[in-house]
Amino acid sequence: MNDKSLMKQELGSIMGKYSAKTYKSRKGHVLVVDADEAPQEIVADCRTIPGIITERGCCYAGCKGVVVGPLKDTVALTHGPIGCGYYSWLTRRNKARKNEGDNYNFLAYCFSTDMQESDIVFGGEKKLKEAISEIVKIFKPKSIMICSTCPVGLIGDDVHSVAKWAEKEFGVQTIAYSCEGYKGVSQSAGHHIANNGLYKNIIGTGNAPKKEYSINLLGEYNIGGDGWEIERLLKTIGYHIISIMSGDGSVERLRNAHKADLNLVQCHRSTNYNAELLRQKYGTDWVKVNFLGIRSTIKSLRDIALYFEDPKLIAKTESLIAEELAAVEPEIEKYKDICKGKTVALFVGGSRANYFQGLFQEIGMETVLAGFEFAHRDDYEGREVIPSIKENADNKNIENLVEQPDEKLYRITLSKEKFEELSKVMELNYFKGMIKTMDDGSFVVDDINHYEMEAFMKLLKPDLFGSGIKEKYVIHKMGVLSKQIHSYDYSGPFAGFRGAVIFARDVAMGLTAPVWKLIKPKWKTEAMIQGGYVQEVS
Ligand code: CFM
Repeated sequence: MNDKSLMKQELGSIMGKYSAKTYKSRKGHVLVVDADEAPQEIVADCRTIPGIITERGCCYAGCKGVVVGPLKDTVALTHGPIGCGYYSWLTRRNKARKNEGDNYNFLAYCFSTDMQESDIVFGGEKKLKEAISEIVKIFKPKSIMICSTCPVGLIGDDVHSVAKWAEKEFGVQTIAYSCEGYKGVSQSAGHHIANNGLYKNIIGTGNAPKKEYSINLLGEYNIGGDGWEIERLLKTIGYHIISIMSGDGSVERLRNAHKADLNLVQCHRSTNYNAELLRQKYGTDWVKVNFLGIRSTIKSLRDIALYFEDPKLIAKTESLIAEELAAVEPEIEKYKDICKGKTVALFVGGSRANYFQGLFQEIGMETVLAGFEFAHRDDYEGREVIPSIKENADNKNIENLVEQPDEKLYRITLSKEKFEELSKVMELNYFKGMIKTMDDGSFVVDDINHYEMEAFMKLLKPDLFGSGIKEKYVIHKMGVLSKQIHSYDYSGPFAGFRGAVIFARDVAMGLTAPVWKLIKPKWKTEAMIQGGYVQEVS
């Protein structure tokens, strides 16, 4: 654990390099965790300072790339230049298998209108209609989702009226998303837009018969196969998974999501919208789970069984935990010997810099810095701050749905007493955020930039930096192992018990790679060049 007063001084000198204006904008985004100052407040979900290279993605990435894109039985059509569709095509490694009984998995295709200059000048609606006609003819999908990129909004193509036209013309449900890249301040806006679209048009439209112990797994995207591993555990215990939103996801299954007895929320940032709407309309409770890390997996499985209060589920949960633990514990131990005592800095999207900390801890590694690209204050501080979050021009731009209880379908599952009792031991319709879980003296940084990243690397000298492709090679050039927490560096799954072993193996392998002996960053051996400003006198 780092000394918190010393870290506060160091933070002062890092931020002190900024101009007064930049300092004013950035100072609220960075803090040193100090339980004596709790509750600590952070500035988040606001615009990056122009000129600073942000690590964030765009609104289109959040809608198409993250939430809508992984749905395998719908055609996600990118209306825009080809690059947007191409770069959001499975680079995130959201795996999918075709549905039982279906003979297609549309994720294998990249659908785009491939807009050209002439479409930007004269309008792209004609091309969009042509693309939809072609899709219907060749692929015969049950639904189509049109995802808008920046130029679509700038030139004013009316994707929603094209969607209506397509439904009438072909009888295929077509949903348009106004998720132009520039909307909002990050991909988080795209999550919200995608949640709204799926909620209004898909969820609640199915009439599959209700099954016992039905759940939805929200905010799990099957990166590297995580979702499959979680599904294996839940099914073994005896739960019926109606839908997963949206890893290996299915629109046809999502239609019945309103029938669940309980929603599990893995990624709070990207799916808290639908979890809340389902609670408001149908009374379905949600519980915050985390299947990354052995202890968190055990806690999540026990919380779910406790919610259902069924002796059979509880017994099966315990026997599964015992079996899985017996298989993985000796494996983990051998990697732990390599990893223990090392430190890690994490900078990932809106959830994982939090959810991976327990997993690192289990292999003996301490998190000295954690931050998010686009999380909101509730992801850092807990949901209790939501009423005090001020709206700004950017988030006002996105529709905020609020539901009323459904007269026929709304039901309260737990008595007030039971709800209060369970709320003491689990995060029920609640998320406590990241800051409260971190040690004093560690740093929390929102929307980090390159200068800060370099400064913190020099200060903290972590043995591993966990982030994504944008940061990876900069960190490697500093002579430090960088591990992709977004796409898992072609590995995975990392979730559950078995996933934890794969993760420990990968980290141990990375730390012991001989290449680190060959790389020494200049700042380790040479004095840094100091710049100055000399006024010429003529
Ligand atoms: Fe949720 Fe995600 Fe994340 Fe996210 Fe993402 Fe991702 Fe992520 Mo990359 S949905 S917020 S927009 S957990 S793609 S699977 S790893 S930034 S921390």
